[in-house]
Amino acid sequence: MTDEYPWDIKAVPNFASAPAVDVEDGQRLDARTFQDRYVLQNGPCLIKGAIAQWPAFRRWADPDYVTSKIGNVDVQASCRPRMEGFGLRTPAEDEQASRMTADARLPARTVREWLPRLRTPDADVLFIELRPADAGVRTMGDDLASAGERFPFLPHPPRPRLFYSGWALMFYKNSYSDWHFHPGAEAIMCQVLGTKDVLLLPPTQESWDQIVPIHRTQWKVYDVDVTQAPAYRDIRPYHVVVEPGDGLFLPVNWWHAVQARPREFGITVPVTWDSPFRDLRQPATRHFLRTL
Ligand SMILES: O=C(O)CCC(=O)C(=O)O
Repeated sequence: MTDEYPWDIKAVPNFASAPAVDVEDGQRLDARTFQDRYVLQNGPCLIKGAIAQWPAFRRWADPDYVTSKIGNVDVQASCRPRMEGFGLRTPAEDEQASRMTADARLPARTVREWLPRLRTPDADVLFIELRPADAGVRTMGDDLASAGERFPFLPHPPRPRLFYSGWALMFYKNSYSDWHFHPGAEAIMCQVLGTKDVLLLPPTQESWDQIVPIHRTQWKVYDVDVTQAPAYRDIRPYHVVVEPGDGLFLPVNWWHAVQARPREFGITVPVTWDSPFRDLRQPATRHFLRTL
């Protein structure tokens, strides 16, 4: 891990004693167990080898293959941590945060041009996100299933109806996604290439009180001024290492922060679907229902 960046997750309080989440074997986990033990209990798990059968897992390490599929797609890359926490601030502040996020984007280039830069093991921060609706990207989805099934334990995740696109492609180097949760959606963060460290916090009132005031006053939840946010000292996140081939189940409303291993090119595919789970005791659920 790195200490070159101000968002190094090793600096998060209590990182050294962070507990682990449940671990399942992606080829053995069955649909019923996944649903009953994790989705309906709103609990995370690391699924080893969840995407081991995807053609993407075999093919996308080859830049020539990726270039042959989406080399001509134009996309902007972000060169700073992803600004998160939208909807937690005032509308005017969110608009300013959106502008700052847009300003942190580099001019558009083709994927063919980005790939050599992404694969160069230097300290630049690069993050590219492509969605199936982006021109020329949808065919990459053919590589995200095996025998017509997305996962053995979740063959056909229902298409999300609200804000999410079902799947996306993230190409990155030295990236960091700040603390956020997915309102109304379940997600499996799949590592096609590269390893990521993920911190997780449950969707309790305590987590809300520890994180949300920092989003509101400091706008980012790294390099935190703890004199202004003393509750942050008490956060006790889970720590998960997600390796190539793994999927991390991120249940609705669970806070997470995601850091790439330094100087490593990676590809992440988040798979999302509408959550069947609503718990009004969770502040994130109440927040989500208010913003609908
Ligand atoms: O990998 C990242 O940086 C962001 C991934 C993420 O937060 C997600 O899949 O929900």
